Amino acid sequence: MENLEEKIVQADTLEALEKVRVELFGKKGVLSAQFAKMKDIPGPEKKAFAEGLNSQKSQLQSIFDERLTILKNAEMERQLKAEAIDVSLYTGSGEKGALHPVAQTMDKIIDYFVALNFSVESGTLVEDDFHNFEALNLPKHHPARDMQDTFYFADGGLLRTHTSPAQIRTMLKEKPPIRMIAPGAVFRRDYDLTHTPMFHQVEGLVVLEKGEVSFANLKSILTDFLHHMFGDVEIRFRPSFFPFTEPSAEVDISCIFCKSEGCRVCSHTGWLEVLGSGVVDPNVFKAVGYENVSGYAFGLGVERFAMLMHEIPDLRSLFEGDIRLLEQFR
Ligand code: 2U9
Repeated sequence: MENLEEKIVQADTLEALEKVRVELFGKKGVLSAQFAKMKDIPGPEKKAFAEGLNSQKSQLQSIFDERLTILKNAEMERQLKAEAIDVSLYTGSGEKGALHPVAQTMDKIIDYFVALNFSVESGTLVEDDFHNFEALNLPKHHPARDMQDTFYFADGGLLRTHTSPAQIRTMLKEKPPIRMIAPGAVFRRDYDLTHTPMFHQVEGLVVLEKGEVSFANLKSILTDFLHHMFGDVEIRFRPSFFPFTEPSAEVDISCIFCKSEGCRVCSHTGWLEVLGSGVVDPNVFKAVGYENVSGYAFGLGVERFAMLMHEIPDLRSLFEGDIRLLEQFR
């Protein structure tokens, strides 16, 4: 018995312990041989013999289990040490990550306006009817409020459909002069070649005392901005309509793909639409309690800018995270 315990305790690897297990507890092992002797033990002594053997067996079993645990733990320690990874080690491969092309484009847009002393406001993604619609001269029953276009929550809250509620919130908490941009994600129930349910906008707003700001200011700043983004392009302003601006204009640049010759991207017009803009509608100022002010505003889609600047044909590839696309923007 002493000798058997010794064997267990002296096994110093899991393999050695397995050998001992077979030797002691196996079918042809020491204990089986002992139990086989039962048949030769005279009747009256059988019981005491069996009890003795069983207690011996369970004692050995518990010593064995204890040893097994110790060796398994030691093996795990060894493995953990051997397979440890030092994440701080320099690999020497020189591979670096990079910002997503949409983030790079957003940064280039923001840089332009920050240099002109515009503040940057993010607003919130979950909005309410007043800040997203009502205050922007989009009254009840306006088609833009349709369930078809807007993600609504059960409690009447919604995912903002444009970043404009950030301008409304800024005007409600601050007084003019205001020079701000609102960059960020917006949400619309739309999904096809040129629309995704989430995309990014940058909108801008300037509000000064009445008479201190004009459509000419809007034209000159947006012209300079588009040269900053697209380089040497022609720019034209086209009359348009938005509920929150009057008068309104859409802004086009000469097609950068065909140099205005006419191609599929510009639908053979020679022009690409890149901005919406206008003089802020008086109803918007009324909604936030502003009097004797004037202002201009503009808005753009960041994914569209990124696609035009980098000649990316399919909007959806900006949302797939495919490394073969992303590594071209390092
Ligand atoms: C306030 C007042 C006016 C923001 C504006 C546009 C025109 C516009 C589109 C461009 C492409 C949206 O991402 S897009 O689909 N935007 O055409 N946005 S004027 O006007 C405002 C905003 C806030 C308080």
